[in-house]
Amino acid sequence: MKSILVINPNTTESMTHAIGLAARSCASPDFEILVSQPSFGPRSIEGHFDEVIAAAGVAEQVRLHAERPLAGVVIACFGDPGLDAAREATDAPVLGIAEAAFHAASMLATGFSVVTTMTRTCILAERLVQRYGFERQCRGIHGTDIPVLALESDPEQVLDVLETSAREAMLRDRSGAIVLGCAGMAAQCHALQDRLGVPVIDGVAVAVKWIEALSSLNLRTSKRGDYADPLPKEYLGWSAPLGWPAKSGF
Ligand code: 2AL
Repeated sequence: MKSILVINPNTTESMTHAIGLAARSCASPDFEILVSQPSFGPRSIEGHFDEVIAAAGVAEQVRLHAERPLAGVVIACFGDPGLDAAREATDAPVLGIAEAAFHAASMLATGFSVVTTMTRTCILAERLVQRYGFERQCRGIHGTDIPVLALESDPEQVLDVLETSAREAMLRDRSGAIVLGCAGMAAQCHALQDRLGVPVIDGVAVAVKWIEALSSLNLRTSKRGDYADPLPKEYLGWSAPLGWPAKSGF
């Protein structure tokens, strides 16, 4: 049995559990889903400061699982916090859910819209669109002003808000697909797709399936160049256990 590690970068156990359910519901029987969350950090990720701390939490979790053979790692937060660091820390393929969702959406429609949580988080997604080169396909990023942790509280009301926001987004953006801008929206994906009649992409599911595909093709992260293992050195303070020990010689 091959293992996929799905990291929820925030520290809300119920959300980690829900992300695990979403991942397991689409995983093939040959793959087990391990879920984890950082031992520290914000309960939800809704801004730049949250994201920096959460990225360190992702690095912690990848480091803690370093000895375990993994088919791949999924970073289940729409800001893809710590993605490049995680790729240094393991040779297993690592996918962020925003990156995975943008790729999938661009294969299903010429233009897509992102519907996300707080309007202030739109800038995080906007920068990822630029970083990954999807400026031409991503026609708009729309905040619903639903706080991340409120996504769990009233699923029917959340679904209604997502539907309204997605319909407005598609009209305004002239787009043909919706990308869900938070891992906490995974449970709404199928119901929203049924209501809208267009592809609705949950990055958690897409990332799991791409990890399965990469694993089946025996493709791993390149260790040539900047994704090589971090250089050995001492880390101080709370991060001391995360440092990379020196191997003998140079
Ligand atoms: C997220 C997400 O996926 N998890 C979290 O805590 N915040 N994204 C977002 N746009 O709010």
